[in-house]
Amino acid sequence: MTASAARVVVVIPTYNERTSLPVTLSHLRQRVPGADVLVVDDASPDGTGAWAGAVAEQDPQVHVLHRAGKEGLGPAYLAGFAWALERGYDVLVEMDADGSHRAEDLPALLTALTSGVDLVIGSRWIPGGAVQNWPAHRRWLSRSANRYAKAALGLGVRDATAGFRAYPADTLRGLDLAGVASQGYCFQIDLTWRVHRGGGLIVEVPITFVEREQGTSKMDRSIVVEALWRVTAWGVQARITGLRAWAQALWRRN
Ligand SMILES: Nc1nc2c(ncn2[C@@H]2O[C@H](COP(=O)(O)OP(=O)(O)OP(=O)(O)O)[C@@H](O)[C@H]2O)c(=O)[nH]1
Ligand SMILES: [Mg+2]
Repeated sequence: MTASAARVVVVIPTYNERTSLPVTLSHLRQRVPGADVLVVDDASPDGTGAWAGAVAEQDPQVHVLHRAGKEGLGPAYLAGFAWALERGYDVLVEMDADGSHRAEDLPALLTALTSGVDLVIGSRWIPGGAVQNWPAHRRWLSRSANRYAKAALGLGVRDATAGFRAYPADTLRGLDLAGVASQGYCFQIDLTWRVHRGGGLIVEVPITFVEREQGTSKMDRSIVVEALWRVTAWGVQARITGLRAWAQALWRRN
C-alpha cells in the first residue's frame, strides 16, 4: 500500500483546548486534507467537545469521541485507537491539540512510515529537531526523562516521551493495549517500550515543537512521578527477566 492510498486518522485528545483546537484543526485540514481527524474529548468544561461536535456536523472527515470525564492522556488515546481500529484505518497518528505539534511536520512522519516500519516518532532531540519557547527547566525535564528511559529500558530512541507519532494499524493490533495502565505522558514511553520489546522498527524524524500559546498545560507533578516509577519498575522487571534467562541457559549448559 502506498502512503497516499492509506487511510490516515489523526487522533487528538483534548481537555479544555477551546482556544487552541480551532487553530490546530484548521492547519491540519489545510496541510493534510486527506487525513481524517478524531477528537477525543473528556467532557471539557470549556466546551471544546461541543465545539468539535459542531465542526464534525459540517465536515465528514472530522469525528468526535465524547467521554464522560477526565481520565488522563493514556485512556483517551486507548479509546481513540479502539475507535479507529474498529473502523479500519491503516495509519493512526497521535497529535496534541495545543499547537505544540505542527501540521506541516506531519507529511514527513507519514513519508517515513514505509513498509517494515512499526512506529515513526516526531523527535525534538535528534539533529534537525527543535523546541521553541520552552523555558530551561522544561528542556531539562524532557532531556532527563529521555536519558532515564534510555538507561532504564535500553531504548535506542532519543525522544521516547514525544507525543507526535504515527503507527501502522498493525503495530497497535499486535500490542496488548488492554494491558496499558499508563495515564500521563508516560503512555508514550509505555508504547515505545512495547514496540521495542516486540522487536519493532522505530524511526525518528525531526520536528519543531512549539510551546503552547493558549490554554494551560495538563502536565503536573503526579504525571512526572508516574513516569518515574513505571519506567523504574519496567527496567527492574526487564533485568530480572534477563538474569533469569541467563541463569536458565547456564543451568542447561552444565
Ligand atoms: N481527552 C483528554 N485529553 C487530555 C488529557 N490530558 C491532556 N490532554 C490533551 O493531551 C494533549 C497534551 O496535553 P498538554 O496539556 O499539552 O500536556 P503536555 O503536552 O504533556 O504538556 P505541555 O508540554 O506543558 O504542553 C493536549 O491536547 C491536551 O488537551 C485528558 O485527561 N484527557
Ligand atoms: Mg502540550
